[in-house]
Amino acid sequence: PPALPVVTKTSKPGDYPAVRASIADLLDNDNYDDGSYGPVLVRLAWHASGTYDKKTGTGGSNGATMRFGPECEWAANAGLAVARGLLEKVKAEHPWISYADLWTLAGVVAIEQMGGPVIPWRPGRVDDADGSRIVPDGRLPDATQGAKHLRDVFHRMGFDDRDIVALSGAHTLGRCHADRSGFVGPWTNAPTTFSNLYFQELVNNKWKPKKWDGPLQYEDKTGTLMMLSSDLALLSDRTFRKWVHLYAKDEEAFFKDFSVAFGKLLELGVPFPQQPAA
Ligand code: CCH
Repeated sequence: PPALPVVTKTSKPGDYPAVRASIADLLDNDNYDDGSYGPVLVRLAWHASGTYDKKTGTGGSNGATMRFGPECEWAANAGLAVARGLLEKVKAEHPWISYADLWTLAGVVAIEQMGGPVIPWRPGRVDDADGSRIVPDGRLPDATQGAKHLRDVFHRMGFDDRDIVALSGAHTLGRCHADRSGFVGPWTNAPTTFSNLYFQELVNNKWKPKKWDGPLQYEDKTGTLMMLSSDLALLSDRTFRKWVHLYAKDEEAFFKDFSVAFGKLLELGVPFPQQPAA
C-alpha cells in the first residue's frame, strides 16, 4: 500500500485559513511541469464543477464524485489524479473538510497565489458515499470543437457568452500534456502566473495549424505556444471576439469578470443554506 502522508499540520474544524495555508505550501515544486501544481489544481476545481446541468440540477462540485469510477476515468479527467493525490496531504492534515470543499478551495487558493484575483468561496459541499450520482460522460467541453459547442456546454451550466470568454482566460495557466489530452504545450510564456496574457496572445500572435501526427492544434511562429480549436473559436466568433479584445486590453476587467464567473462555477448545484447577499 502507498505510504500515508506525513501529517505536519492540524487544525480545528472550520479553520479554513489553515487549509488555505496548507494548500499554498504545496503549490511550488521545481520538478513538476513549469514549477507549480497551481494550474492542475485549477483544472481539478473546474472539471469537478463543470458537469453541472441547470435544467436537471445534476452535476457540479457537490459530492466530489470524481473520486469514483467511471468519472475518474473519463478521458477529460486524465491527469487530474495528480491534483487529487496531491490534496490527500491537505485532507490528512485537515480531515474535517470535505473533498468537494477542498478541491474547489484549492483552485481558489492556486489562482490567488499565482497572482490572480480573489475568488469568492464558501464551504458547504458534502461528499457522496459512492458514485451513484455521477452524471453521464460528455458534459465537459471538447477541444476540437467551436463556438456552438462552447455555447451548448456553458449555457447548459447557466453561463452567458461573456462568462465563457472570461472563464476561458484560465488557459493563461498551465499546459497541455501529450499523455493526458494528446495536445502539447502552453498557451503563454508565463504559465504559472495568472494574467490576461492568454487574450494578448490570442489577439497579437499568429496561429497556424501545427504540422505533426497529433490532433489538430495551432502554434505560433516559434512553435512554443499553442492554441486549441476551441480557443481560436473565441476569436472567430463575433460576440466572443468583443470580450477577447476587451480582456486583452484591460486586465482589471478580466480579473473582475473571471472572479465572479469562477466563483459562480464552483457553486453550481451546491445547496447552500442561504444564498449570498446580492
Ligand atoms: Fe482547459 N484544457 N479547457 N479550462 N484547462 C486544458 C488544460 C487546462 C479545454 C480543454 C483543455 C477551461 C476551458 C476549457 C484549464 C482551465 C480551464 C487542456 C489540456 C485541454 C485539452 C489538458 C492536459 O493535457 O493536461 C476546453 C475545450 C475548454 C472549453 O471551454 C476552463 C473554463 C478552465 C478554468 C476556468 C487549466 C488551468 C489547464 C492547465 C492544466 C495543467 O495541468 O496545466
